[in-house]
Amino acid sequence: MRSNSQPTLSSVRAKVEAGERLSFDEGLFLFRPDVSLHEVGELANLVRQRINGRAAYYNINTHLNPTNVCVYRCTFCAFRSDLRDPKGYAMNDEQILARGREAVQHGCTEVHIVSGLHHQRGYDWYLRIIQLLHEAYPQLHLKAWTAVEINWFEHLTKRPVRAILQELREAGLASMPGGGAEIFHPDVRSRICEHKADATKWFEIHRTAHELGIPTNCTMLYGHIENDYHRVDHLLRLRELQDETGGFQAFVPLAFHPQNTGLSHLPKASALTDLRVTAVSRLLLDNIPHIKAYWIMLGIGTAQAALSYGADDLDGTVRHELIYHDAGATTPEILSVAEIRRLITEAGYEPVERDTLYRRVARDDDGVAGTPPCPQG
Ligand code: V47
Repeated sequence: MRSNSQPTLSSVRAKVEAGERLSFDEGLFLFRPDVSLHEVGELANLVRQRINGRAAYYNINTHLNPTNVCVYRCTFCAFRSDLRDPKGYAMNDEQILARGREAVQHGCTEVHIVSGLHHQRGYDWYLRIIQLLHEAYPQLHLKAWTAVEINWFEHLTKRPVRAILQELREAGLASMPGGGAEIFHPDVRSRICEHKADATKWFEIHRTAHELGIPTNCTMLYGHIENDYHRVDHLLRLRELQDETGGFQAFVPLAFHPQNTGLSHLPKASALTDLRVTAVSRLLLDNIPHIKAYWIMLGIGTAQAALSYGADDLDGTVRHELIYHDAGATTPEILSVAEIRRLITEAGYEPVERDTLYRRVARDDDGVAGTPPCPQG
C-alpha cells in the first residue's frame, strides 16, 4: 500500500523496532543509494536476529541438472543449450543414479534438481528421474523442479497443476526450489523471458504446492534491466502469497551474472548492491523465515558479510553447480563442511547444519545424518 508521508530512516527504524510491516514506498526508500547502506543493514540485522538469533544455516547438498537442452531462450541464461550444440546433454538413468550414490557417499541430505525443458523428452522422463532417485536413495530429500518446469509438464500432459504435483510428490518430490521467478513485473519479464510462465502462473503453481503441503522457496533475479520499483513490486507479491499460505521457507536473492548470456554487455551487480538487496528483502519479507546468501553467486566474502545484512543461510556445500558457473561465477565448485563452518564462525555466527526443512541435523561419529528430533531444533 502507498502512503502519503515521506519515509525517513528514523520513521522506518521506529516501525522495524515495533515489528510493523513496511510499505511499498518504504521499500523504495530503502533502495535509494543515498540512504545509508550501513543503517539499512543494521535494521535488517535486527529482524534477522529476532527471527533466527545467531544461527547461520547450511546444508550438505548436491545439484542435478538432468539436461541443459531447453525450448526457452531466456536472455539471462548461460546454461541452456540447443539440442545439436556440442554443449547440449541429457543424462541417462545410470548417470542420474550415480549422482544420487555420490550424494549419499558425501553425506548429502538434499538433491536440488532443476532442468532445461527438453522438447524430445516427455513428462514421464522427468517423473522417472524423481522415482529412480527416491526408490534408490529414499534418505535424500528431493527439492525438485521450479514452477517453470511444472508449467511445462502442464503443457506436455494437459493435466492440472494439482494432479501433476500430487503425482510428483507420490514419486518422491519433497519440496520445490524457488527458481523461475526472475522479475514478476511484465515490463521486465516480457524482455528477459517472454515465453515462460508469467507471474500469475508462477504464483498459481506455488500456491497449489503450498495447499498440498509441499514447501517451496522463492527467488528474485536482480542486477539486470530491472529498477527499484520492479524489485519492491516483486518482493511484495511474494509477501502477499506468504500471508495467504505460509508455504515459503526461504527467499533467495540471485545476482545476475552476465558472462555468456544475451545481456553480457551489462556489468555485474556490486557487493554493495548485493548487500542492499539482501537487507531490503529481509525488511520487506517479514513473513518469510529465511533469507539465503547463496555463496556460489555472491562470492564467499559478500556471502559472509550478508549474514550481518539480514541473511541467515549460506545454502549448501553444493556439488555440480552449473547455472552460475556457466555464467562466469568464479566461486569454487564446492565448499567443505569445515570451510563453510569456518566462514560462518569467522562472521560471528553459530554454524547450524540443517536439512531442507530447516530442522537441525545431528550426525553420528561416522558422519551419518540422523532424523532431527523436532522442527527448528
Ligand atoms: O531461475 C539463471 C537464475 C535460477 C542466471 O530454491 C541466473 O534454494 C544469475 O533458482 N545469472 C535458478 N542468475 C537457481 C535457483 C536457486 C539457486 C539456489 C537456491 C535455490 C533455492 C534456487 O538461477 C533461475 C534464474 O533466476 N539464473 N541464469 C545468470 N546468468
